[in-house]
Amino acid sequence: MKKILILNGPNLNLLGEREPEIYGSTTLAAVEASCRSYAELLTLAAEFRQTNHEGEMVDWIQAARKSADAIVINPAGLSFHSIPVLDALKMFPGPIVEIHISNIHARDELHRHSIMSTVTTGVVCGLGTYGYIVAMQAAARMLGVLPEGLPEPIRVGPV
Ligand code: CA2
Repeated sequence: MKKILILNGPNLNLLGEREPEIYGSTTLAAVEASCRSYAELLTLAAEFRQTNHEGEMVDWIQAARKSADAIVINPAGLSFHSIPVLDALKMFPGPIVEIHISNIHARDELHRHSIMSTVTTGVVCGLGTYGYIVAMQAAARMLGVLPEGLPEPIRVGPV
């Protein structure tokens, strides 16, 4: 069974508690529960983690080279400055889908330019916490493991 590692950066443990006008009112626990259910539906193994520490994020990404097939990552505030996280992502051989709950392109200058996007396979942003589900689906498709039973427009898309 293929495995997706879903990683979350600093302060996302407070999701749903602060700034609901930007990030919504869904908690990270609810996001995790939804991702777990979706992984079951896709017959994928999934691991969901959050850290406030850059070094821990680097350790997890390094370890993922041996333990995961794809990464879905919301680097949060690390997106805009962390060369160590960028370098670790660069070394991961599989698909990496970057996700931001808010539309970072429509935000202030400080929150607009994710340096991670220079090495991630693709980026989902501005879709709220539903973006995690979209990111998982894209990762599963890139791994070639979307279930046969799914309708063709979802499983294959345009050809
Ligand atoms: O939209 C996203 O998912 C972000 O990655 C969230 C980051 C922000 O720095 C990025 O520009 C976009 C901030 C995460 C901070 O976590 C909070 C959680 C709840 C309330 C306030 C902040």
